[in-house]
Amino acid sequence: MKLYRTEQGPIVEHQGQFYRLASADWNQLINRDDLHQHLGEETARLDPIEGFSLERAGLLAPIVSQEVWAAGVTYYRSRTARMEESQSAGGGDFYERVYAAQRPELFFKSTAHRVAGPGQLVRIRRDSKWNVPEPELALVITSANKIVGFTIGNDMSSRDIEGENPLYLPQAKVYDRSCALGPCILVSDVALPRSTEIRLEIVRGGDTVFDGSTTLAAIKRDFEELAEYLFRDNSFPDGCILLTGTGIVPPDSFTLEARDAIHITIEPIGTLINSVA
Ligand code: DO4
Ligand code: MG
Repeated sequence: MKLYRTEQGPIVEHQGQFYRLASADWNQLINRDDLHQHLGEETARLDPIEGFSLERAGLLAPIVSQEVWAAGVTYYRSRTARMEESQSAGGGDFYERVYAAQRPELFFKSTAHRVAGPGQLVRIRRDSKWNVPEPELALVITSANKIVGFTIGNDMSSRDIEGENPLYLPQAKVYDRSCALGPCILVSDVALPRSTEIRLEIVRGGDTVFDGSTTLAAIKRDFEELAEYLFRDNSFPDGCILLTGTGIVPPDSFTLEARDAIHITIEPIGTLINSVA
């Protein structure tokens, strides 16, 4: 079942039909531990909407009051890219250590007002010259620390800033429109298969300038364990969203440019598309 946040309120897609939920409160809805069962009951009770179009409904980012957090260096590819970019600053060793350590790297990524929804613009910060999107599976977690769904996240990153000094990580990661989420929440009681593919395509002036993919099998961490660390002595009254790290890093010669279109696909969630402002 897919749950969309739209200008018309929450919409559920189930077996090819769309349903408008009676409850319009997004925070309460996605904080339900029984979300999958609840949406099943609602769609059984409601009539499908005739002639519904997602485009006309006005898709919004699937977030209202939740914080977005992110896990880092969960894939070997991320470890290696970061060791290389921070080598001259003496930071290389940290990434090997955090990749191998029991405690994961978890960092604050975004508040809702900094998040771009489907089709909206993401940004490159003015004082950076080397920027990449990070395509990541995002977990939707309730205040009781239950993973109730999955969405797609883009953890936009300024590689020159984080490479200059690992202590600059918050500046490389957190700025207006540095995060994108959507297009929906895949609400599921079961884990996604390890064969699930994450694909990143970057299109410039009609040409694909980068195309890469990975699968969830390449991630080193267990999602429940990441969530357990995040919730240690940390409360999330409306639940939260946790990006699970990137396994796709374009070559060092690549940097994003204005008007690049970033396509991130994770089936069965869908494709999140954002252009760079
Ligand atoms: O440690 C820096 C950030 C890592 C990250 O965002 C990732 O691996 O996805
Ligand atoms: Mg990341």
